Amino acid sequence: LGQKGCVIWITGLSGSGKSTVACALSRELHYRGHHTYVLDGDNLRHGLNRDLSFKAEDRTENIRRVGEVAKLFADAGTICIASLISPYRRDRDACRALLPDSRFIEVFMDLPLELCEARDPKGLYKLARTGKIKGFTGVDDPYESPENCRYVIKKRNFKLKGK
Ligand code: GGZ
Repeated sequence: LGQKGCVIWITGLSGSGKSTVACALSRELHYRGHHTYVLDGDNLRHGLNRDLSFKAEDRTENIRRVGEVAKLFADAGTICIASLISPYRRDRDACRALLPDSRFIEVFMDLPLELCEARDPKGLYKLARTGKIKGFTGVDDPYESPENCRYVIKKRNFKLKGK
């Protein structure tokens, strides 16, 4: 896995724990002697993708760019962990198509919206519910779950604060 490099693509709603899992996975793989690099959607939107909004075509362009960058890392022999909402199936599939199947591993954070919303780590769902953010994924913008995804992280792996 490590020698050739690959992409681990983590998809899921805002607040589903993508960044946390990406970070933990990176640390663990690094500890085992692999080169890793995390591409996090929220971070990239401050630099490489700061010209992009959250409308559908900009999300598509966001995913396309990150897919290409992730492929470059993988080609350089790195395990590249990409964590982005990546709400559209066709955009994720386009990223997968850049690499042989065995070198693109999709991971689905399968948490119900209610749980992500209850966690609301940045208070964004609250802003979306009160109309202060428009087009928020899961509230008034779509999320297309992966079908037949081999790696699924489910709700039981998470705890609500204080429970
Ligand atoms: C979804 C939004 C939005 C809207 C701001 N919809 O939980 P976060 O805060 O830290 O991560 C989310 C991040 C999503 O960026 P991505 O590049 O992963 O999105 S996509 O793959 O759909 O292009 C969230 C924040 O940006 N955020 N506005 N309207 N998430």
